[in-house]
Amino acid sequence: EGAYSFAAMEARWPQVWEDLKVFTPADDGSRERRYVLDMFPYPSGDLHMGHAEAFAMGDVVARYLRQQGYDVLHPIGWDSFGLPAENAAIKRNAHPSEWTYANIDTQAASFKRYAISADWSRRLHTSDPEYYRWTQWLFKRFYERGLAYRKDSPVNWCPKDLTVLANEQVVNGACERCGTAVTKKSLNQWYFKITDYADRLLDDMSELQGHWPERVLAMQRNWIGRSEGAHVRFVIEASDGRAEREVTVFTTRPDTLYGATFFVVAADAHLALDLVTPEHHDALMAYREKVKALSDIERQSTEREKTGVFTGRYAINPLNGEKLPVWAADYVLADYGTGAIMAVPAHDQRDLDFAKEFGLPVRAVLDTGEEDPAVSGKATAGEGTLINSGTLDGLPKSDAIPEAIRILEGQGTGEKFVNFRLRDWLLSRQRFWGTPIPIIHCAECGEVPVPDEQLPVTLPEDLRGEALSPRGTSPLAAAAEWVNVECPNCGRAAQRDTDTMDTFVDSSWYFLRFVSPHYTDGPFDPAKINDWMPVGQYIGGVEHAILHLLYARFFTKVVHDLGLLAADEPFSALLNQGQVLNGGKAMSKSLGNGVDLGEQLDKYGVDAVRLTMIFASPPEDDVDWADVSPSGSAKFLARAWRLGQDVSSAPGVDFSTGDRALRSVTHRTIADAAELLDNNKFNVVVAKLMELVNATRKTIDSGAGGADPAVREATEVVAVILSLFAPYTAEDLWNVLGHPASVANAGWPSHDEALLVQETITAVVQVQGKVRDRLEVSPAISEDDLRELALASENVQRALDGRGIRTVIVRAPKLVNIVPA
Ligand code: ANZ
Ligand code: ZN
Repeated sequence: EGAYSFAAMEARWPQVWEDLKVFTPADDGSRERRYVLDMFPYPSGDLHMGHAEAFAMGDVVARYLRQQGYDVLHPIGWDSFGLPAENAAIKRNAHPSEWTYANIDTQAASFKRYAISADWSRRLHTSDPEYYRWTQWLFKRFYERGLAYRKDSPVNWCPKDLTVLANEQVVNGACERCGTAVTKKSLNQWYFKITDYADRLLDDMSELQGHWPERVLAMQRNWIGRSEGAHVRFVIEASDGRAEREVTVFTTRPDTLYGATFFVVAADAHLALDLVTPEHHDALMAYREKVKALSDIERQSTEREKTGVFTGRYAINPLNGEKLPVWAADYVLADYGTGAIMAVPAHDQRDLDFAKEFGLPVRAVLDTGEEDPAVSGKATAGEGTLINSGTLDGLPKSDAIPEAIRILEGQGTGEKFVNFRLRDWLLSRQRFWGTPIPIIHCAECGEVPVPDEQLPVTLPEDLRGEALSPRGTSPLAAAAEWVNVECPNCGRAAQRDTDTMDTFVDSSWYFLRFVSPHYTDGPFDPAKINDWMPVGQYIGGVEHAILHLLYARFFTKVVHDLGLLAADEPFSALLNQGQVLNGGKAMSKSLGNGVDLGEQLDKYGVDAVRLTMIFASPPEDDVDWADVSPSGSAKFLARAWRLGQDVSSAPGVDFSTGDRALRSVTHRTIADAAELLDNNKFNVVVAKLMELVNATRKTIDSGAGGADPAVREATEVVAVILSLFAPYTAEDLWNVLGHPASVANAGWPSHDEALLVQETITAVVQVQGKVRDRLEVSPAISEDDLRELALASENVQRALDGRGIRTVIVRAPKLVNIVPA
């Protein structure tokens, strides 16, 4: 059959697989279903090493479950809206779709070469009108439930991309995409009310425990940020022409109310303008200008010197009637809690720093046994007993908190409150290449949703190049013909909403569309959706720990609440693959350490690259391409493949007569591999497979050679297990062994428990120096057991012929010498 040639295999098998529809699920209920999904790619350029790793992992899972007899849904599609396409279009005076679909074609060809076992008939692109029609349809359902709404608010604004960013897209105060420092701007924007789901998003994580990486759950928990405390209402005294009013604060420490010595509102909140007296107005305005430039992180940093301005007003402490000066400062955030706090410098370090800066009083109300914070400069935040606190005196902190809440509730000045860090999801974007928001604005009727039967609202095709340049308003606003429509309600002249949706909206439900991607009566076929959902194994990078995964969970819960889906969590299990590094560092243009996937594939072949990705480390760990050996993988694959050349028994031969030792290794490998695969220990499976290949080669080179049925058995097992990692080599090997395609459907071999028991060894039994019997015994047999076995042998008894025994010399496990009397 000649030499191992990956190029020949890569040329031969894809067409066969496609013709046989090997990877299209039967979807008929004949077998138990499993849904395996890799986070779908963004079409920027060709596939890179990161894709190669993640998709190799996902493919192992999909191929393994198929071998185990499941009907496996393993689809592929593209997350194809987004800024890079738009920026490329501006540069090249093109339409974003040209760049997008050209890249998708390139990636699709690479995925096919990479032999991803995907059902290509379900391919989807979120930028196709037949997809985003249903994104719009879902938006409308959210809108009808009050889960999509518009409000004016200060938003994160990237001055370079001229677009709004979600909180999640601001990293250390900078635009996640371009690194420019993010500023605030007040705009009328669309939001999804994800905060309505904060409790459920948090509580339902208990279902995911043990099936999702703990660090992802921790990041989500922290992002949702549940804080238990109280709302407390302070009356703000009338002053300088300003009326009396109430301001509510959120505090986790109502027990410290007697220690409040001043009151702070977020300087950038509208509340600050409402409160400030004319005398202090100019100072506040000047201060607000400075605050605008700061990120939330900078504002909350404990390192920074505290700044702020007095508003000229006083708040009345509802528990003791004290007058507290109201300040405006940047360390209080406008969009957390209520945007106002009672400051307790003795027990909160930021308040203490502020008090020292502005000479405000410090009063300890909790005796923690530590030095007085007013002296030490260190706020005491731990456990203690209440002091200086009226009726609360003497209570431990844990009792004082509920007691303070009880008093507030009795007076009607406060109540228990649970606050969340999670904000509503800002979804509108002033960019072109996204899903248009299906709303029409009418002077008479207000917001009017586009009727379902008029969906999709498609993007205009004539906007391209320069016309897409960011200018702070959506480029869609310039498409007069597109914008100006009749109001669906009253028929008068009206305008389309010109914002498009954050692309995270598109990716929040694509896993539902894959179940029935060509369905035309809804986002998915209601008769099919519960057959497949939830996704049994989701695979992707940890960079999506918050954004995408939280949004997808939110969408799934809403779709569940709409009565369209039984599941209320999208992904039962999650696997985060590590990164592919080079020289210990992430690959980057600036470091010049990028490795080109195409070059690696050309040099070593697809299978060797895939196998290297899997073998390098446990799936969650990083792979350093500088430390691995794709050429070593290629050598191993050739070695495995050559076994097939040497098998000389026919398919279907009875394995039971084969070499016992090799059979034992084979069956042990089957059993171990299944258990390892069930636990995502893919790299160890490869190591086991290498041992099996070595053992098989050893048997071929000795004894009965390639004719031994155990050699065929072992080689067939090699082919089946190898098919998870190196599909071309495995298919070719399977073919050489005389089996029809495809090895992907061979079925997981069953192992024989009896063959797992330890291999036996032959013990020789002599009587008076003459060999009388041979016994198959365990290598670990004890002297006593072996003596007993030897004496029980019929041949030995016959040789003794009734004589007594003088001595028995036992050398376990190999020899017994019996000396008759
Ligand atoms: C009085 C107090 C006394 C507080 C004390 C803490 C310790 P978490 O746990 O993160 O929810 N706070 C409330 N709203 C704020 C805002 N918009 N910007 C900055 N800080 C704000 O934090 C809740 C605590 O953070 C609240 O409890 C409040 O200070 C402050 F010994 O109230 B505390
Ligand atoms: Zn109207």
